[in-house]
Amino acid sequence: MSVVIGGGGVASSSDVLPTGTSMSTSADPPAPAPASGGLAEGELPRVVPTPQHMVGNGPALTVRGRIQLGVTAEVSDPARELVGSVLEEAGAGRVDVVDIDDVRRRPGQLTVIAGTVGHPAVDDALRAAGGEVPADLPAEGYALASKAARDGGVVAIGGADPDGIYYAAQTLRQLVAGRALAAVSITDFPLMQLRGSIEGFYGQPWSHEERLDQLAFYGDVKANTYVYAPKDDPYHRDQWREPYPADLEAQLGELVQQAIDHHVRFTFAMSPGVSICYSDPGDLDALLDKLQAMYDLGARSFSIALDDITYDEWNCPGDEDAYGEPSPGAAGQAQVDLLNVVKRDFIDGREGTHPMQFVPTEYDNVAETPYKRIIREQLDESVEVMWTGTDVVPPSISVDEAAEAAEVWGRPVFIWDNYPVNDYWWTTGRLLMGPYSKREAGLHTQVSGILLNPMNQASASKVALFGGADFSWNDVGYEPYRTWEAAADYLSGDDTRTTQALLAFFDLQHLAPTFWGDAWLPVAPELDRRLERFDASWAAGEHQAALDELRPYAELLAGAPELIAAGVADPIFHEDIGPWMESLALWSAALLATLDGLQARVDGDEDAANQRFADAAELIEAAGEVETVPGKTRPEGVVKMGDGVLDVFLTAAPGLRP
Ligand code: GDL
Repeated sequence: MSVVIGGGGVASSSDVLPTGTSMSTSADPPAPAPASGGLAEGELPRVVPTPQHMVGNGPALTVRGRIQLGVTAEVSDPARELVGSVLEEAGAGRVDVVDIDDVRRRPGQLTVIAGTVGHPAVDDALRAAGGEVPADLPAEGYALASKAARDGGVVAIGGADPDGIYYAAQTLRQLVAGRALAAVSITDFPLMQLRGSIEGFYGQPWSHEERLDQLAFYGDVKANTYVYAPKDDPYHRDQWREPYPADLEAQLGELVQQAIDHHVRFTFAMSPGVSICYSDPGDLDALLDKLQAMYDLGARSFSIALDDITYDEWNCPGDEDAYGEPSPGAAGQAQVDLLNVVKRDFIDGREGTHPMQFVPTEYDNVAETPYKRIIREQLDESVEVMWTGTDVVPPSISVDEAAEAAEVWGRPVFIWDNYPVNDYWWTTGRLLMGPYSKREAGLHTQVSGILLNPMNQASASKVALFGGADFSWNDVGYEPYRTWEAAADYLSGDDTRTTQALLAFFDLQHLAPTFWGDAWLPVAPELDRRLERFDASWAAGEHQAALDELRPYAELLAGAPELIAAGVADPIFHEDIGPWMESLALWSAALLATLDGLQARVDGDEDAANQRFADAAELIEAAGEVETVPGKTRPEGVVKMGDGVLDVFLTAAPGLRP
């Protein structure tokens, strides 16, 4: 039965969302400030990930009073709750959730419909809201249309599947501006099938709370995959045969559920390569038992990670008997035999499993080798093979390189992107908070997906993860700096001053080094530009103008720690950036002291100038003593802050370059 539009009957309420019930996750931004709210006439809201097609659909909708939300069975509880909370945030007094067939339009009231495309009531609602009914929507895709009307207006959500409906709800969340809901027509779907993160770094693994928070965040940015592969979890790698103790197993079960609640695939990875005896049936059993334990907890995605192991020696004499002298080709054969058995005996025989994933030992190049040939020719074609690009931490990833990788692995590759991971020497003292970039548009034609390997600092990684989620959803429409700003807005809950403070801080943590130390993202480009302008004006004799122009930015940096402390709701973020905020306070005070000193010199007060330069020197010395949190990141050391730009300027400033 289709929806009665304009029927006027009273809905039988099967589920009521009371006003004020918060259904947002801890990773949700706080409600945007209502202020005057709304979008300017004709202005489209910013939605991240960037939708494939979005057009305006007339004046914004007013949301108030009692609203019916008609749903089909495919609408997951989280999707229904999210739509409800969004409507409440937009001004609904009450949301009555009813079966889609029981919707009766009340004059003057907004009607909201959610379900799968193809259901007649959903399709009717999409048309009534001036939207499209897409013919062949890819998995996870959705159509969303919202239209104001004098008799109440309609919001229609049609997903390809439950994930698509949930993603439409995530888009709806971003259509709210103040007390209004933007009128739009959107058809959207991901260009890459697998999007998200792989907790695959060395050093202190994320805490349970950090993981719970991350999984909620992935839902917000339409990332569908989280791979659990922390190198320093002993049960993942060094003691992979041992089952998880009961308390840790219970936590893993909670993570699986949290992932399900946010439409994320919790992917359990095992890394047995450090000690496995491929020819020992006991080792195969140990592996399968552990995978089974995770299946019993609800996990449906699995990965075998054989990175960072040697293939120059076997772990047991039996492997030499079975596969001959150790060699890359022999290792490839032993691995492929194992993987195909796990795929056949475990993945295939269990309901609901997703294609198995594999991290090969040769993951960072596209060279044709005996190892890759065996895997290409013999590994079951359904297995996803991960690849980090043309290096462990490549300066960029191009479509051509990915095409070569696809060729050499015999399938589209699955990118393990070693950004923003900060577990290698060149990242000492750094957070990697630049925009996710240098990945070429069009990669979706050659890869099945991208997962980012994040930092030990989980919430600080959200800046990059936000970009990665956007890029992997729509690499063609991706704009790195636009999404970077959107990430700052996400963290600040759309508070403009906090966003500016965050971006100024991110600029000082913009540098990204390759594994060999080359900067593929430069240090502090914005500050560098401003200091260069200062130097040029000063050299031209325009001293006062130079000082006047730079001072507001120096003040922004000096005020940033306080603004960020007050304006970002995410407690994990604050914990992550603690030492960096301490360092920023000192460096920015040194910058201000230096500008004061230069000002005093312009004013002819050389004593005052020298005093402020001495203050700056002391502050710089103090900043040199701020260190990373012991035990948190693998390389520990002094916190860096726009190094090579800010320190260079400050040291040169008293005499200003000759
Ligand atoms: C690696 C490791 C990864 C580590 C990263 C950066 C892969 C497949 N493995 O080689 O665990 O975090 O380098 O140090 O990338």
